[in-house]
Amino acid sequence: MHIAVINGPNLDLLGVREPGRYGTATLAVIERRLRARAAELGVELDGPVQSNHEGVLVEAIHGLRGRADGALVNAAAYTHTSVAIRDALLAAGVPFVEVHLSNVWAREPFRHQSLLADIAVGVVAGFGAESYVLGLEAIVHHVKASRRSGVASRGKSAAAPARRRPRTPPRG
Ligand code: CA2
Repeated sequence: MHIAVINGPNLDLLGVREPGRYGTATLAVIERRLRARAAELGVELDGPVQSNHEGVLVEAIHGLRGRADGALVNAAAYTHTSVAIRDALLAAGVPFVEVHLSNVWAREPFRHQSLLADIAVGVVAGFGAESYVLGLEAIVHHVKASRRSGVASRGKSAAAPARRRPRTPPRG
């Protein structure tokens, strides 16, 4: 199973500025934690990608189709503004968990809106770097459950559920 990680603008500053708000872990530290947990779960971690540019993120998301089974997406400020990232995620068709370090609902009202949350499998927010690990556990759980129920992954649209053999009507 391949799980991709996408990080949006300014997240390259993590651990360097504003540690009071976003914690002291850098993206490299978060990546190490994710890799350790991915190894325990027996899944591959792809990326992580970080960009401050919307178009670069859109292209990275396009690249998930057919490659990733799931994704963790912290689109940072673009979460609240980017129709382009929403459309790219829809086009990629890869199930994803929206992740935030901070509890966005405990912050300014403009952060309460997400253009991604309603197309995500779910949202993890407010646990600092741990949000990513929780998000990884959640997306792996989701992909495994989808496979058990016969739903396709790797950016393909959902397959028709396996057809059951018709029950033989009781005799008499
Ligand atoms: O809590 C999150 O993970 C956010 O996605 C972080 C974004 C913010 O715009 C979202 O509303 C919530 C901001 C990322 C900026 O990261 C910085 C890190 C250090 C110093 C300055 C910014």
